[in-house]
Amino acid sequence: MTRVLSCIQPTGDVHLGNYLGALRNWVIGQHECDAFHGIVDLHSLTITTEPKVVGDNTLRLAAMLFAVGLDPDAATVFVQSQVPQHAQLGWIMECTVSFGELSRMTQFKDKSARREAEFISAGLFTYPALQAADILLYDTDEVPVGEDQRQHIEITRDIAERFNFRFGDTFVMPKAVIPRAGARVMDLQDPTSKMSKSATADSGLVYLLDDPAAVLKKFKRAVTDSDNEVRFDRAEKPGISNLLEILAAVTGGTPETLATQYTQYGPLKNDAGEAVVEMLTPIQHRYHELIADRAELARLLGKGAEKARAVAEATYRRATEAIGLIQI
Ligand code: ATP
Ligand code: LTN
Repeated sequence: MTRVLSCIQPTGDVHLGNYLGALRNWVIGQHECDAFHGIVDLHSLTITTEPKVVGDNTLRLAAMLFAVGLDPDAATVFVQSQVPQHAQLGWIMECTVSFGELSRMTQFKDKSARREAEFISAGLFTYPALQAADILLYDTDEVPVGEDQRQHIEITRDIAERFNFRFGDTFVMPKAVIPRAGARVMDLQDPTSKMSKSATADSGLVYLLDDPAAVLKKFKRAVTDSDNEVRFDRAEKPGISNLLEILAAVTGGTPETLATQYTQYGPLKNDAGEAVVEMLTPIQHRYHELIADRAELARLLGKGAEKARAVAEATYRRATEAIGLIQI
């Protein structure tokens, strides 16, 4: 069965875009492939400066992943720092990638430029080496990623190839896949930009943990145009099209057919809001149960850590044996 790895950083709360565009597909995919889902807390240390924050975010994200339907008996859901081989193989990867290669990573250039007046950790620079370790440790066949991560998968392949050339065939060559088309959810206040946790205002973002009143209000205030015609047309009518796409993604219809059922904006906004509330209610219910039951959460994450460690340990051993580090 194809081994697929997706990783997510525990930064910020999960929003409707993350769910409709990614998490929901993970839930479906867990029965179709050998799915590994890592919460990559060590990656978020590149920008962490306060105690406890990463741990709290990690638990919240884990509870959310189980609440949306990831099943620890089907998929392997683990926390990166619970599997020590990530950091261990990460060092070996750093020694297998060059300074020049890391210097060409556009994500590092963008992120370090944005943090100009702030502390720029060396980890921000060596981040792709740790990401390569994440991927190669699990003999990953496929990594579903967005366009922004393509370069990191390419460098992982370069590192694997170099390692295999130097020390003998050790790592499986992973490939980037663009995930099955999920909905692309746009910001409700700025429907030409995607809904993103790095948006400046929260009013256009629907978080999975927003209460029903907040969700309905955000939909009611969604930015639309003034010509009062309900039609699916991303270019001319981005606001209305976004509402139709969300409603379609949640109820299972198509945006084009849904458009024919409305003559006014108000009822569309209302129906989209209510459909989202109805979808979120059971997720929130499970989330609140889990986040209040740390023992259960620990048990579920323990299961994932155990499965992840078994695979990671074997790969790490293969790598150190290939290099010829002593084994005792
Ligand atoms: P950032 O704004 O920091 O990039 P983000 O909110 O866009 O964060 P990521 O952590 O980059 O979220 O993405 C997690 C997953 O959610 C990815 O698979 C990404 O493709 C998906 N995703 C994020 N935003 C959307 C969106 N608006 N519509 C559909 N999918 C999305
Ligand atoms: N760099 C990725 C997160 C990430 C990742 C990975 C994704 C870390 N390790 C391994 C896929 C496979 C990001 O910033 N979204």
